[in-house]
Amino acid sequence: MEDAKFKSGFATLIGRPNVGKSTLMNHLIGQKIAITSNKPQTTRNRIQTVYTSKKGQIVFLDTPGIHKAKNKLGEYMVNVAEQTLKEVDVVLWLVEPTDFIGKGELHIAEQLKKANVPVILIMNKIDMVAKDKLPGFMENYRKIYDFEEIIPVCALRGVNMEKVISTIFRFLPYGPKFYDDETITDQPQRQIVAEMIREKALRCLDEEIPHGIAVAIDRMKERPDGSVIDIDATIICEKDSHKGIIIGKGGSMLRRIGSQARMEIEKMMEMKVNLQLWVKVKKDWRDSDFMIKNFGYDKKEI
Ligand SMILES: Nc1nc2c(ncn2[C@@H]2O[C@H](COP(=O)(O)OP(=O)(O)OP(=O)(O)O)[C@@H](O)[C@H]2O)c(=O)[nH]1
Ligand SMILES: [Mg+2]
Repeated sequence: MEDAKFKSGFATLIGRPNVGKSTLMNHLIGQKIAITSNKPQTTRNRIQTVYTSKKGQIVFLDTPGIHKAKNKLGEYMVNVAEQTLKEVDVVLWLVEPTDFIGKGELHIAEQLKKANVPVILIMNKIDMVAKDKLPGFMENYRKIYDFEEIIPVCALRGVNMEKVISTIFRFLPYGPKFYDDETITDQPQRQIVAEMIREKALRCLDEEIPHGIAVAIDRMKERPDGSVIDIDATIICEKDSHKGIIIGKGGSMLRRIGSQARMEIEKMMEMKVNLQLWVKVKKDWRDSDFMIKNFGYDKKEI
């Protein structure tokens, strides 16, 4: 019998790029699903994950950072983030602990006012500042929006996670589970594998190049005896010079990306992986509707 006190609903994480949305979501559900990096605009799609406890079920939506788009891929990403505001029970708006509230934050506040949904402000990365500064920072934010609650956290080390969960539950309606207890994400395994490869490329490469990268899985097949999964994947980049850097001297960079990705994929799949990586140039793919759709960023799915 369903528990009459069981709650269920949707919570979205929004904020500017690099504030720690994906890190926080991974920590809340206790598993790494969304990739993270110190480069802005890491997340490109809406990533849904599920947290289930006795009290209820929270479906989290991690979104791309809201920024000033410079190409069609960027427009798509911002669209994904802003659209989710309309479909959820509560919004977690992540910000950095600082006194500075810029145009980016004011734009987000405007979007939230239009959406008319309860908003919890999450001040992340509190490990980066002196504790006595926090009350002032939080007070500043109160001036620009009527938050239901402001919670300081450190997503990286998991500080204050219980408080985040219990506050979200306050805003969820009573209702049945959307997913069974075992479900953690709606992301197909192929997609997670592609994302893990993109994460390693993001982390290994310097600025500029990572933004122009996409990863396509060409083949993913378990051998009949179940001993190994063979995966062929292509890293797509925008320039010949980038291709050279991604491959590296004598193939050293591609090997590094490949071996880091392989280890992580093996951990997730709990089996041996044979990963082969290729690199291809597709000029200006981020401004081609056809290609951004082809690489998994489909406007119809927003
Ligand atoms: N010091 C510190 N760093 C953090 C914390 N949370 C996240 N980070 C780091 O901040 C960087 C960005 O984290 P992400 O989770 O990828 O940020 P995001 O908001 O999802 O970024 P986009 O997907 O680009 O919008 C990573 O290098 C994280 O390790 C924290 O609490 N403290
Ligand atoms: Mg992210």
